[in-house]
Amino acid sequence: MTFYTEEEQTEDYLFKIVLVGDSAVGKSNLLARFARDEFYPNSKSTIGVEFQTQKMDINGKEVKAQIWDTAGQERFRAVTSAYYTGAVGALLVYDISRRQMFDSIGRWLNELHTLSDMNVVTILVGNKSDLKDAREIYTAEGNTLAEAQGLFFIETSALDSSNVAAAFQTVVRDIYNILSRKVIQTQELKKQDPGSGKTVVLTFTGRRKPRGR
Ligand SMILES: Nc1nc2c(ncn2[C@@H]2O[C@H](COP(=O)(O)OP(=O)(O)OP(=O)(O)O)[C@@H](O)[C@H]2O)c(=O)[nH]1
Ligand SMILES: [Mg+2]
Repeated sequence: MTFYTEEEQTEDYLFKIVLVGDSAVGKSNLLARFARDEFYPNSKSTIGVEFQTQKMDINGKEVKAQIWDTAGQERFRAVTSAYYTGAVGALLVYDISRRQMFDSIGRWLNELHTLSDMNVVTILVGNKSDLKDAREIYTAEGNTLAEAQGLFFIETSALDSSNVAAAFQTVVRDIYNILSRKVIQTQELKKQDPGSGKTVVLTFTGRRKPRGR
């Protein structure tokens, strides 16, 4: 729970975002592409947990995304509940050329819902869109799953960079928008009760975006 006083509203926002999905879907490379514009053709499985903080400009405000990455494989994973604690956003990643990884999405979604705030802003990410000839999951199928689960959806390629920044920005912008609405609501409340000293403008835990808003 975070409180900001009115004087502190100009301070940076820091959002914890987690990368989730099977081993080898490209989580670490999505992060490497987004944070450092790098790509590793022969990257090894992540061991334990890593995170990178990336500054982003959202509506002219500086927002920091602290992006967490761990192994898809159980035996290499960091303590799972700690990984999800405090997360307000998630990228749920599969590989468009591997049916098996798409089939795991339900399990990852379950884990996300069990171990993090139910309202974490989540985007379903079909990575490796450059592998056109090897595609096993059509865009429409990803889209349908995302709609059924109330998630954002995007296809990316860490290899050719397409949509990588957009995937992270979609999540961060939505979190920011929810936060802004909460600030406005709290300020409106404050206006109704002007005698109560210093203003507390927000408590924020994140909220999943209903479709069509
Ligand atoms: N063609 C293609 N290959 C990719 C893409 N993203 C990642 N890869 C490759 O897929 C393999 C696995 O990528 P990683 O980023 O290590 O996968 P990961 O999800 O972090 O795997 P774990 O750490 O084991 O959970 C590597 O050989 C990458 O080079 C992509 O967009 N296109
Ligand atoms: Mg990795």
